[in-house]
Amino acid sequence: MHIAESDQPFVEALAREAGALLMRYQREGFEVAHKGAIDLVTTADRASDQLISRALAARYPSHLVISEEDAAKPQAVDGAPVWYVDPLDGTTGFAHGYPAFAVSIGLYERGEARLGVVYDPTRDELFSARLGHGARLNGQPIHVSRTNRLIESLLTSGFPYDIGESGSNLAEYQRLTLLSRGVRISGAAALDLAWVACGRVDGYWEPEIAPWDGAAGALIVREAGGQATHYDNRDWKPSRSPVVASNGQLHRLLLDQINP
Ligand code: LIP
Repeated sequence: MHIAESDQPFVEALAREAGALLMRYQREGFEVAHKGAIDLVTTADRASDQLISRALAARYPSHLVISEEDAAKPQAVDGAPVWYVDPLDGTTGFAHGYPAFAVSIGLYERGEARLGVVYDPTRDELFSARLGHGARLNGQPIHVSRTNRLIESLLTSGFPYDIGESGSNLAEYQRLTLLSRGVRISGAAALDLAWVACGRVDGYWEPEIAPWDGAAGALIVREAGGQATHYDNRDWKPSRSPVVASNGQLHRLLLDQINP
């Protein structure tokens, strides 16, 4: 089954509904539990997960839904299209009231990205892309930046939750901070990717993201004219793996600094 034009508005509306739910939790309060030493999960993550997973399972009963909080616990179906859902990307920021979090929903068929939607409810910004049809922000076409010099670029990055043990990314962060106009940390990979796509930042890298963190954003970046790859420059596919995304012009320069 190929994704149809009518599926895109359905998924966009679902992401908006989940985003509205997250904002309600922000206003009215939520509970926080620990998944790891600093890896949190809130009642808002779980409620958003249930909303999205149930809606997808009802409309696409033969598809597989892989979600960060795993509400639906689906049976794997060989060769079935796969939805990757992050019901609340940027949970740490959300738990602190820091306004950088998003809902991310991506669809893959036979390993290829078909549809990606990232919704940022604090800014009411909906990023959306369908394979071969370009990327949009609130319905308007978007494009990556044209910056081709690192020293003129604004970058984003992120750190794994176990950074205390691995120290991972500190050297790259230092190098690229000195070579660019600065490196921001949003704490939400889906937003980092969406912001590369709309040219707000010129590049983004992170040593490990989860499949649901990048599934939608990687397609949005590519459909906006940019690149999203692993550190070895192969196209990024949903997996627990490193990611580097850029406007294309800076891609090689970023890879060279990340893999010196
Ligand atoms: C988070 C990412 C963030 C990254 C964290 C984590 P969560 O996702 O989006 O950018 O640095 O390691 O994966 O846990 O908030 O959905």
